[in-house]
Amino acid sequence: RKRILSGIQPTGTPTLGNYIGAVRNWALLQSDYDCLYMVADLHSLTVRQVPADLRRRTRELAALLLAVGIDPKEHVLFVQSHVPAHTELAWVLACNTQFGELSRMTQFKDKSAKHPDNVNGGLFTYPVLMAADILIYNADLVPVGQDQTQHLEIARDIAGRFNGIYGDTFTLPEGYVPAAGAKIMSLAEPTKKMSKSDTNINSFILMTDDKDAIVRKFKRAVTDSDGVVRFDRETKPGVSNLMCIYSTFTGKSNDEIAAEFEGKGYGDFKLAVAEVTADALAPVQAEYARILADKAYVDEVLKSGAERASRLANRTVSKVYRKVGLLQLD
Ligand code: AQP
Repeated sequence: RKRILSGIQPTGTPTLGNYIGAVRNWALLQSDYDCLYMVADLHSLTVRQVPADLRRRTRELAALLLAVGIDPKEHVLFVQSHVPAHTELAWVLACNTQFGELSRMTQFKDKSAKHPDNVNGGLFTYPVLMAADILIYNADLVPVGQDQTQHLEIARDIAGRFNGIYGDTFTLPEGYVPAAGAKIMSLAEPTKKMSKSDTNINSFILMTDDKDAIVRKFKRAVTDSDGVVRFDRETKPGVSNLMCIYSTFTGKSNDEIAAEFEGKGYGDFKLAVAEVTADALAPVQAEYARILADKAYVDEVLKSGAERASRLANRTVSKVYRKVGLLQLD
């Protein structure tokens, strides 16, 4: 079976964007692929974190991934920093990546503009660590949101170049962008993507939001003055985003949704979007509460995940060290 690697950062409680664009699909992919899913705590250090919060969120995120249905027996769920081989490989790859390549990354430009007081080296070399995350397991497929395709491209470039110089070592990974809901937008500024670290709490729905909060936030969602439920990303980004969410949970097409709400106001539509979202999240939330209460179980899963991931990852690092000429003792 083909192998999948994907990760999510513990930078906040996951949003509906993370759910629709990423983790919901992770659960579905388990029947067709061998999956490795990672809580990317090292990546989250590129933005300053409160240590106690980061620790708590890391365990919570693992519990949430279990709650959406990640099966830790059949697949591997682990925390990035628990597998030191990622950073070991990242160093070798960094020495094989050009400054110019990294300078072209749009996420670096965006994030450094967002945090001008903390434009650190990790933010700049983030794509190298991400390449290491993927290449270390020889992942065939990497499910990512649209925002990550440039990083996947650089991972392929790094792998191809390394293979060219040192001989066949890495699998060239393919991106896997889900067809629907690839990018869920902010409810407050629908031309921006929904982000868990957004400072405006009305911009996102959290996976842990209760029904009242979900209804309240959708009611406030920015739309337009046109009053017609119709899909047009350019001129009606707010309504189109809500249609995308509604479509995800109901399986209805944009035309069907437009017909359903013809002659009705945005109020009715927003309430319907809130209903289907709350219904979809409710079982995950119940499971999350149950799993999180059993801290020992979550930690046991992560311990076993780290061991299994390390076995695979260490093999790649040994091979790479040997190929680049680092002395290895018997
Ligand atoms: N709005 C979104 N719509 C669809 N997919 C999304 N993803 C993130 N936001 C959306 C996908 O979720 C996965 C995990 O993302 P991440 O935690 O690694 O970081 P991110 O992409 O930077 O997500 P956030 O929520 O915006 O986090 P912060 O606020 O910390 O930057 C990825 O596959 C991503 O594509």
